[in-house]
Amino acid sequence: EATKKANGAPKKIPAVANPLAEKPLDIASNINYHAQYSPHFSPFKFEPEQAYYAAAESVRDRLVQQWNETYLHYHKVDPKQTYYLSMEFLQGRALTNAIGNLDIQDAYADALNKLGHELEEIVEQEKDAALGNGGLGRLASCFLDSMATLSLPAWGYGLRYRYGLFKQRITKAGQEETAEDWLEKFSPWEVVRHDVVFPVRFFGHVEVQPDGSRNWAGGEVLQALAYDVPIPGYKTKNTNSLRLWEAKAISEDFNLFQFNDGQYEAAAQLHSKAQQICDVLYPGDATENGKLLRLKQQYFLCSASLQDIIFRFKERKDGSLRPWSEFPSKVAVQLNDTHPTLAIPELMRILMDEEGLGWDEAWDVTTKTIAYTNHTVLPEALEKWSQIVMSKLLPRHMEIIEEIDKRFIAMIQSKRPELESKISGMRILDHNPKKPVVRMANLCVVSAHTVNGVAQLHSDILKNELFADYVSVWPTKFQNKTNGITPRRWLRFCSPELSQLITKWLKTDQWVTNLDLLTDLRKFADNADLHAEWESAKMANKQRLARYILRVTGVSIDPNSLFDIQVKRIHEYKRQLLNILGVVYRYKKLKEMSPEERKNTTSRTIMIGGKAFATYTNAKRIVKLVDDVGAVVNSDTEVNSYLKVVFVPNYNVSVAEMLIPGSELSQHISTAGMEASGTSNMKFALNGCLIIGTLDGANVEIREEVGEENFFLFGATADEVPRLRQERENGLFKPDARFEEAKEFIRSGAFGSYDYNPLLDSLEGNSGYGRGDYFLVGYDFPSYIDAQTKVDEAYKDRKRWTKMSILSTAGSGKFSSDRTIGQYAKEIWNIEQCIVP
Ligand code: HBZ
Repeated sequence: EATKKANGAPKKIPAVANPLAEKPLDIASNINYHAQYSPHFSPFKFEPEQAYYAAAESVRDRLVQQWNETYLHYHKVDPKQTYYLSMEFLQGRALTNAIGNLDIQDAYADALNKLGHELEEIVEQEKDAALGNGGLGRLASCFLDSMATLSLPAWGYGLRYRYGLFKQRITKAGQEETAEDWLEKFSPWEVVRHDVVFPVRFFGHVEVQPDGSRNWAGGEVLQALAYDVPIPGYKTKNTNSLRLWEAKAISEDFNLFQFNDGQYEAAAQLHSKAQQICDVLYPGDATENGKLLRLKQQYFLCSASLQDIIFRFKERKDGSLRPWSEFPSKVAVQLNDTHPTLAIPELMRILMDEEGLGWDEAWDVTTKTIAYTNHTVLPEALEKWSQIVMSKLLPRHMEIIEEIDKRFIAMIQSKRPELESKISGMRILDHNPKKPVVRMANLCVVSAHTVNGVAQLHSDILKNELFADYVSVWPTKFQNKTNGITPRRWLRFCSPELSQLITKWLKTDQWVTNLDLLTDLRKFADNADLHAEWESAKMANKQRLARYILRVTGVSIDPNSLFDIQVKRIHEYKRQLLNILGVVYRYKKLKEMSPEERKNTTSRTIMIGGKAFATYTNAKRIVKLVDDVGAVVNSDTEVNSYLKVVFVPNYNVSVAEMLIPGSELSQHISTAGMEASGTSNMKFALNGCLIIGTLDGANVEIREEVGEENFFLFGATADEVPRLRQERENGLFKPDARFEEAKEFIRSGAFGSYDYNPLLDSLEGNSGYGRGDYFLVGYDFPSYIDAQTKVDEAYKDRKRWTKMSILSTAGSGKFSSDRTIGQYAKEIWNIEQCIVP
């Protein structure tokens, strides 16, 4: 204690720069070196914040060493490499992950101790890098971790947004958004590469050369500047890069003449235009301006990344040129949804206009290089860009897209004349006279060599419905790659207690990189000693979570109650409304019971968290409803020892790392057929949490793996949904009395005076706000309540519950992103390991 935070000044340990220090004392002096010589803070302050930055910088130095070695090794071996293009990477915090992957956790904890700090407190200082919205962005980050861990030569490419996903505050008015300033001070995890800069053009016109070739000229030219983030693998030297582009104006374009004339804003116009591009993640696209900016972002990512990839392809050891036909044997480009689709016409443009290839040759290279992953079948989420906007911003790309469209139609007409009537739906351009658009998903399907969905059910829906017409044209193009999650972040590091006991019982820690080994836990599923250890590890996580909830919401929750969690973006198809209606029903029943009857119920704490898109009104109403229900229930002394309801504010990666290990039941209750996969379902199951869920997305496969007796199933199946919607529309739906009761209770004002009628009306017929309950909340409500009753019963039998929990973890091996990435590498990318010696 005497050494603890000696006035917040660095302890008297010498400051020595030694990035490879192994011993705690040497690591401490290296941390001290950064505290004293890195020019970010005054050297005499050493509060947790300064300790975090100094520790992070010392870890980064160590990463730089193996990062450089990785780069040189890939350059020497020259293997085929994968480039994962994504508008989003939801990295979260990096410190725990980095020291965990480097396997130097204990030494760092010791070193920080010597400096008067606790590692647990220091890691909390880090801001989440939230350069993503949800599942799609987090998947990209799990993939980067697996690619490095599998020693695969691979890169992530994205944008360096100044502001990531907004911060959410819950007030009396509901959700409020504020900017997430993750770079407010600086990020110790990025290295600017002033030597990696590429020009990116917007607007302008197409010039036709005397030889008939075409060339894009004029317009505005900006610069893309690279920032690299190291991606260490777990217990491998391979350290890959996440390359994030920042937009800059070219300095000569700063108009000194105007500036000296006092026209400061005009002078800096291009600078501020450049800055806008990377200002925020996914700016609202409700306005025409917002749309143009989003398209600019997408093109900026694609153009900079492809120039970089091509530069690397050309950069040969012996300086010789290699034929372009070899490009696909050196480069695999994966498009994370349609957001980076412009990589297709951009690669065509560079190959034809800058490298002089003919159409056929360029098309051959492009289609062999690019693969596309689809993450949604929701029609409103399928990107369509106005042809008018696209022609203005990217005139040459629009020409190329028109040509791809024309050739596609000609190919169908000559080779598959029987599909003539399908062409208007399959082609890329939609010439709807009101609003001609480019259909990005169609462009991807036509151009990519492989198209994949993200869970078996989703991939089946792609083949049988969304892309059915293409399947007969390209029967082998469509694949499934069931999503996965990294077991490092999502078990090994976020739940050290559970990890240690798994390692002890399996007598190996190999499960961290070979998650299938978890099946061996099945052998001990009835073992009383394992049960005791399992329960105490879960309890420790629940207590930690309870302390967190108290700190951020002021609500005190009982670690002996069943912890029931639903966390994900707020969306009507994800049906948080079904959850809260179930809660309302539970509350009403509890109120009606006698005190004696209540004692026989299972105490529950229901936690719901997630962000609503700022302009998504119904999603915001759901947030407000959850919070209002919580306020009433939690202060109702008659029942609040049996039920608590908490809206967990500002759900993000680091909050997930706290919630998931402490969960016992989690809800994945989307309308069947609508959630492409889901990935938090995998994280919960891996952490011994049981799932209540529909047969949707990866739930189907999780249930297969953990065993149907360990999964609380309810609800309509995907193939029943269209018929049920039709019946609903025809007035044939007869709502369950319990459903009506729950809605009526809210309408009666039991949870305050906010007007919930518009929200509840969306569950009614097709009038007024009524949308005919498109998401089938009413239809699934009774089976949901019945499944919840089964949960309550199962929880009363401690032994049974613990066994189910163990079997959940034991059955989660399939959902490692190492398995997913192994399949991408073999079945789509055709790349191999390239281990740094
Ligand atoms: O991708 C999600 C799916 O909803 C989820 O089921 C799946 O598990 C996950 C990974 O495959 N999709 C998203 O997260 N989508 C977005 O975040 C998104 C972002 C920008 C857009 C559209 C969608 O313009």
